[in-house]
Amino acid sequence: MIQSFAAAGTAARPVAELVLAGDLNRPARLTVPDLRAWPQHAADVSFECATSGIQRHRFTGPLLHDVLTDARPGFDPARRKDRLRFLIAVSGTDGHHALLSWAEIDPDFGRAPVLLAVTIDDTPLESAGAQLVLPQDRCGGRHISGINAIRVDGGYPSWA
Ligand SMILES: Nc1nc2c(c(=O)[nH]1)N[C@H]1C(S)=C(S)[C@@H](COP(=O)(O)O)O[C@H]1N2
Ligand SMILES: [Mo]
Repeated sequence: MIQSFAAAGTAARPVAELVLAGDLNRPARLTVPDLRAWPQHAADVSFECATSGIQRHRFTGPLLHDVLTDARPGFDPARRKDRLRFLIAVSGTDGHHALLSWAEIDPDFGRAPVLLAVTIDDTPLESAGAQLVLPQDRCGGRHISGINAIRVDGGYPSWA
């Protein structure tokens, strides 16, 4: 995990950081405090886990779409079809990872209100790292905690 040490108060404590990389014009490294700069949304979600059963949590944080749009993905925003080849790969510090399609979270297509949560059940995620929240998912597998990297991948144009 990439960690920086924030000198908040007297005790410096580790702050998790995530890397936004890939086909982006403005790649970035973002801490949980950074993620509080975008409009915050809340989601009450329940999901099923094969091993621990039904889980219910309340999450708050920015929309993944807002954060990634500000990183300026390498497509022409005015051309809807240009976005359809983009993938979003999300990884946790433990190596768990999953893919979303750009279209899944795009307001012109799937419009899924996916969050990069900065709190879970009112507990801040400053040191644990942001968590992916997919209110549309029935199962918990993609609710990746401790996110350390999000990679946007435009693949190759179909005519290449
Ligand atoms: N980083 C990371 N996130 C993860 C997982 C994991 O193994 N690593 N497991 C997923 C699975 S399978 C489920 S069901 C939920 C578990 O959520 P819970 O901890 O609230 O039970 O987290 C998801 N997020
Ligand atoms: Mo699970």
